[in-house]
Amino acid sequence: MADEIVILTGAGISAESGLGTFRDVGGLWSQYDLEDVATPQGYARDPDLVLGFYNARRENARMAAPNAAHRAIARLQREWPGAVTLVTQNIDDLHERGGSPEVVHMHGEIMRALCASCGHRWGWTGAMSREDTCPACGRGALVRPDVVWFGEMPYHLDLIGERLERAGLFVAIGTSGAVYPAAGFVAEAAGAGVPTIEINLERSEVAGMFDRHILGPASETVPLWVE
Ligand code: BJW
Repeated sequence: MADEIVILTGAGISAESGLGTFRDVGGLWSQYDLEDVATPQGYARDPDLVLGFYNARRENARMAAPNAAHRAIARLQREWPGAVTLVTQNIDDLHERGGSPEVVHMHGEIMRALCASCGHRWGWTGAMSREDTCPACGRGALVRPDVVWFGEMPYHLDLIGERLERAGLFVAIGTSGAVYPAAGFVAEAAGAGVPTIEINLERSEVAGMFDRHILGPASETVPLWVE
């Protein structure tokens, strides 16, 4: 095994748990305009639409169960303590519930709330409404899901950069490579001479950036790769 591995996961790893992806046929971005539901401007225009979108997805995530791919990554992390950095773009908690000891959520977490006024963050598992107030500053109308929308800065980029610099292998699982900065990680790794593997249902549009491809449903391919 390489000294250290960075694994980047995307919506494809949770697809077989029943959670929709974004850009596949029938995906979330074919049902919603991303400008309306995944930008700060969309939230300012119509908070009820955005809160409803995330309330439904929070409920779906709560009802979903981790699949064999989540569990296989957790096994790898436990077998090689400290050597596997798991970075996910997913806002669901299926990696945690699949047993992963450490998960870097670069696009935030749907089970958490963020106060847009004071920056306080806290756990949130139920529906969210415009009437909710922040427990830290007491303000209302500014409570939102703690997720990263377009135009906002993803979380933990310094930590991810450090782990990418140290990595001996970079693996992307179930992500289309359409959204930056995550889409740029493979180029960073390749530029440093680090081997790269794409594990996906099919070759993504950025497949040419990777050295190796493992194609098929994540619940089958990831456990096989881990073994
Ligand atoms: C399977 C499978 C199975 C299916 N098994 N596989 C150039 C450089 C840098 C930035 C930009 C740039 N150009 C534009 C930007 C800005 C923008 C961006 O990237 N835009 C693109 C559209 C080009 N990026 C941003 O705004 C980011 N912030 C930023 O750059 O900040 C910089 C900054 C600087 C200074 C000031 C301020 C800011 C933020 C991006 C936030 C993304 N947010 C979302 C929604 C929020 C969370 C949520 O609601 O869930 O995050 S968008 C959405 O896309 C979500 C995802 O995490 C993200 C990635 O999607 P993912 O996971 O790849 O899913 P899909 O559906 O695309 O792909 C699924 C894949 O799975 C497919 O390949 C399938 O084949 C596969 N699959 N079933 C295996 N069973």
